[in-house]
Amino acid sequence: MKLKPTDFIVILTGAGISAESGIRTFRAQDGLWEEHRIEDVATPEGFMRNPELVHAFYNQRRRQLQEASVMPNPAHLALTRLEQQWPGDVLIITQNVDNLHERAGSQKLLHMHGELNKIFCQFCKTRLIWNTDLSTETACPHCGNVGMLRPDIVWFGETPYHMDEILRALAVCQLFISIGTSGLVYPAAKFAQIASQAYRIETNLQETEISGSFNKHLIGPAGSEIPKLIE
Ligand code: BJW
Repeated sequence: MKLKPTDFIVILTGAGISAESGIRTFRAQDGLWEEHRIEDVATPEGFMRNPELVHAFYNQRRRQLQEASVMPNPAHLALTRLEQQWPGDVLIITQNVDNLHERAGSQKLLHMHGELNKIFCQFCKTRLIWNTDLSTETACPHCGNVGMLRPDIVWFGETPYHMDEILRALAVCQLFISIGTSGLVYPAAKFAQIASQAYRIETNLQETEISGSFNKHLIGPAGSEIPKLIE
């Protein structure tokens, strides 16, 4: 692979990039879905059935994100250096709802599955930064309605955010790097195929369902593989 300094680099990140920061992935043996049924906590239907359970799930994850030990790791930091030093454009598309890319200093970043530190009022459609616990009793600070707030998270069956911008970037980039995602959730699982004109690198601890869509594989923890790749 020979890159020109003007080349456009698109990076897709998944839960694996934050694993070394102490945030659990979804589908590992000790992953989040081992303790929670996806249908209960990550679908609009689950939220309608039992909003308090869903709020409790996201309150706990919001609190975890604030723990002092949870910090950006060398993979997040290497991507920030890449963005600062690469003469062409660099875009990070993250499936993660944590804030470790922004805490590492990334600027061009799209959260396609929402953000833990944001909530959304289903009545007045206002989006708000939120760092404390949320419940069905919480009134919307904007319109005052009670019971209308929800986590600003894209659940199964909902449309991921920024799709127009993402599809445009995938269609024209020269290098596509996927880091720490199982390739089991769509539409992100199709991004490597969409970026078929680009050189495509996958980094993961193991081969994935979508490994066949990549030109090169870096097998190992993102915290070591990504700094090596970037330097
Ligand atoms: C390491 C590592 C280390 C570990 N270093 N690596 C049938 C066929 C096709 C599609 C569908 C279908 N039925 C339904 C669908 C669509 C559905 C879907 O994909 N379902 C599948 C289960 C089949 N998708 C949707 O509904 C999406 N919406 C949609 O498609 O709308 C239509 C539309 C599309 C396009 C344009 C317009 C409209 C929405 C999906 C929303 C996903 N939401 C979640 C939950 C968020 C809430 C929360 O966080 O609680 O997002 S699901 C969960 O999975 C989360 C993640 O972002 C996402 C991906 O997970 P990820 O990141 O890959 O994590 P893991 O745990 O799976 O993998 C971690 C990987 O890291 C592993 O491979 C490890 O090996 C590796 N790793 N340590 C490097 N140190």
